Amino acid sequence: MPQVYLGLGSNLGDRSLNLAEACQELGSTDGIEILKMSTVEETDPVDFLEQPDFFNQVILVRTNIKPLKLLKIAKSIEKKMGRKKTIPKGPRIIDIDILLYGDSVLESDTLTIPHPEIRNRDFVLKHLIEITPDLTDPATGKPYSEYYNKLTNC
Ligand code: PH2
Ligand code: MG
Ligand code: MG
Repeated sequence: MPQVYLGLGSNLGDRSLNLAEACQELGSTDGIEILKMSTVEETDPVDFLEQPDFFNQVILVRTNIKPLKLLKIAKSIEKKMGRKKTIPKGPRIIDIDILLYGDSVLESDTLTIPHPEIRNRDFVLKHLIEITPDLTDPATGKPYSEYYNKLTNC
């Protein structure tokens, strides 16, 4: 069964509680089993800078739910938790992103895997490596630790 890494982020309301609630919702969904959870880190906003700091976390789940269906489930949990459509990359109660789906490399209008921002975000790389130190990028075969070192040493 594919191992899937999900990125969680929150910068509105009780950020810690929001991450915990998202994990609870994901873990209680039929066909999703949470295997590992990274630590939670407070991070400065990236891309869209005029917004509150985030809490970010990565979790590893096992699921046989197909990627697009899983994306729908993630969106429905975001909606159920009260996420409103606002500015792109702007403040949100909860964001649930599919970072990696097994070894899949796919690109469609609605979903790109590996998530295009993984290599640009030190906190995502850090949390991926924390869970699985030797994890490699399925598109390039390179270890994420290499990307992390490159990003944090410059
Ligand atoms: N997500 C964004 C935009 N900026 N910054 C941080 N620190 N963490 C995020 O999860 C994040 C962000 C849009 O998805
Ligand atoms: Mg995101
Ligand atoms: Mg998202």
